Amino acid sequence: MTSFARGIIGALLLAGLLATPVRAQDVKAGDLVITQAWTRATPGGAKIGGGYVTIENKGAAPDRLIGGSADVAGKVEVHEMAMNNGVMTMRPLDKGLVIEPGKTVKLAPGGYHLMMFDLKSPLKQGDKVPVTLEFEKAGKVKLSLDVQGIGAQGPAGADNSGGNMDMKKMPGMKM
Ligand SMILES: [Cu+2]
Repeated sequence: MTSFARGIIGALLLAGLLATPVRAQDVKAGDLVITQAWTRATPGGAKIGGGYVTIENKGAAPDRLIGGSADVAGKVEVHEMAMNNGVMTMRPLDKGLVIEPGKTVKLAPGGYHLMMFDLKSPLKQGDKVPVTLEFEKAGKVKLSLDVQGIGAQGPAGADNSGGNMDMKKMPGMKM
């Protein structure tokens, strides 16, 4: 074989490798597939941060996101946002967030979210924040949140046109 042929074969092999979709952020755990894990950069001094993931249940039974943990945070809770007497409030989901079989649940700004309390350091855009989610059936699942800009409404590359609710701009929001 000539070195030219070897070069061609090498290039083809490399192209094949590069063409394989690299979706490192897709995490499988039992029947669950977790994608689009992201968070927002926090302004200096902020002690809380949100966390967002998309969870698909490919199984035949419901599962439940019951909590989580992160080295960067003192505590992680699963929250929902809701209108309460005209005021947007959020509260922890005591019984967790149910992921019905065959359904996809998206945590996003203005809706369900992970709440990270007592941040030990600011979240910086471009960083990856390792977190562990805890599911009733799938158990503990490690993944990392891609840190987007401070005002980001979605993960990088996603259609961010919907859901323009910004927690920080909501007057009277109670923790
Ligand atoms: Cu919250």
